[in-house]
Amino acid sequence: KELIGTDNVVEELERQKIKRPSMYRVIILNDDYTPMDFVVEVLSKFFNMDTDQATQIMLTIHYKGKASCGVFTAEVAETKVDQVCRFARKHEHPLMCTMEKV
Ligand code: TYC
Repeated sequence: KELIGTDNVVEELERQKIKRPSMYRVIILNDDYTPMDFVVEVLSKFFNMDTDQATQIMLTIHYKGKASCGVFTAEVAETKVDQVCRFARKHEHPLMCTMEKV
């Protein structure tokens, strides 16, 4: 019987081109105009945070300039950035959201 050692597994994953997906941090940035309540709403709505968590992240952004809202695959991160930007623009707030490779 074939012994499956770590080297063989690694080789087989490579042969099958099985890779972990690249991961991206979604970042929200501070600005002087977006209301705090609106940022808490965004964090609750799009990042499934409860009010306490959302308030904590909002305050981190407010005092430190930015914070991570979570780490996602490229497609999910792109969707979150798009949702936040559209929602902010719809409500005429300058809130900025971006992503960066982890
Ligand atoms: N700095 C904003 C204010 O004082 C609040 C704010 C927090 C804005 C987080 C954006 O991502 C942000 N109203």
